[in-house]
Amino acid sequence: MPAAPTVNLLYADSLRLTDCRRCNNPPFHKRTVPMKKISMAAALIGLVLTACSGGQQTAAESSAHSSGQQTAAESSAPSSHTASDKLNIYNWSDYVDPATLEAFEKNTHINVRYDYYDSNEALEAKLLTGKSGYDLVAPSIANVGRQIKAGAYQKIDKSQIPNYANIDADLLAMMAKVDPGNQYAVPYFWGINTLAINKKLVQKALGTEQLPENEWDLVFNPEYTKKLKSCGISYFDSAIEQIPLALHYLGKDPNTENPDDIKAAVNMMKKVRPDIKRFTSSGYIDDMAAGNLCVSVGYGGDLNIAKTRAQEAKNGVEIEVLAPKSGVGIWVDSLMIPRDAQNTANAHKYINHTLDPEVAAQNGNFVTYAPASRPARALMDEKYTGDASIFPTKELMDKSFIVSPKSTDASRLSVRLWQSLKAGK
Ligand code: SPD
Repeated sequence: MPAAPTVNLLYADSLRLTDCRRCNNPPFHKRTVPMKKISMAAALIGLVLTACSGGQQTAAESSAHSSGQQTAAESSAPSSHTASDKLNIYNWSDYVDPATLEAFEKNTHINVRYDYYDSNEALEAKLLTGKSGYDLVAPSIANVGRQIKAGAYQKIDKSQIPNYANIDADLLAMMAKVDPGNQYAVPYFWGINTLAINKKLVQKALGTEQLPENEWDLVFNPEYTKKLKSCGISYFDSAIEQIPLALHYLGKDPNTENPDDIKAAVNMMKKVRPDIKRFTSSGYIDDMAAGNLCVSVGYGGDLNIAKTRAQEAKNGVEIEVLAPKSGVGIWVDSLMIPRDAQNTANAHKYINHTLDPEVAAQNGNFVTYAPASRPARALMDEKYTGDASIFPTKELMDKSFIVSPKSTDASRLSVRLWQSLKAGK
């Protein structure tokens, strides 16, 4: 067993010490390494083209997955452990259809413990102690490279994942920018950071049905926020999700490491801080569905879950998930095996399960995100595959940005400024 990584926690001073408390998934049982800023534009363009063209290229067809790379990954396969009937998963809240977990347990006789979080900061805090206690986690693309460099993960063994060939090759190309050779991270879902509105409450607060030309004005422009304050605006409870959106709104590089630009973005949000009711990265689902918020910045799929819950509750709340013309933040979440994982064979079985087209489609319909398993998309409900907040259009992607890795200095500055913003200082 390799030694546990010894890494200081980048986000230690901004952590929520407990995991997400408002999630609705049923419970089953010394220094961070700076990363160079990387360009992912080419990968983004590729993802758009296949996402929108209905192309069927998968990993198996991609030259990025030559037999040479496959062999290299397999030759450094994780150490095997005694066969066990356990699997410990730590994943985002609202990110799996519990029925697919039950089917996995039934078919494999593996008992799954499934815990969840709602921010990359919470995951990183647990992971980088080197004693996560989990066999599978799901960090976002912005965190993957830094965590790999910190020694937080085992390599995956692709020979144990026959469904690996189903993965969208463009997602793998995107992930290869932070995980060269796709040795550690197996894409799970991808999606956008966007915003949603309660149509009736927003119309009432603004006095018109007409939304601003730039929909982000609803949460960043005081002219709008002062009116919407009465019905409730929420931001992400996460600097790494919220600040890039503010930078993009200001016309700056969303992934900048320039301290002045980061300060400008936070200062802009300070002007509307009194109008922000909540900072939440998962609680907005229930609050939007219940009509307790009228505008939320959130993950596209989660906002669609709020919409579905309101529809199911028949409570008169009508939610529209927006796909702002000026662009959104894009991310990919990947399944990864922590360094201290004890049930790695089962982790591989579960990864393979998630890439099965039927399972991925079932999960996709439930969580309303775009699955990495490309053939799953044709099996998903068309009301989701045709929704730009779940499967972004080319026009939207062209205006959008990938939430990318930041240096330690930029991350620390962002976290410090974010804390003062939240505190209203
Ligand atoms: N409920 C699942 C939310 C998944 C969000 N992934 C977020 C990635 C953000 N960078």
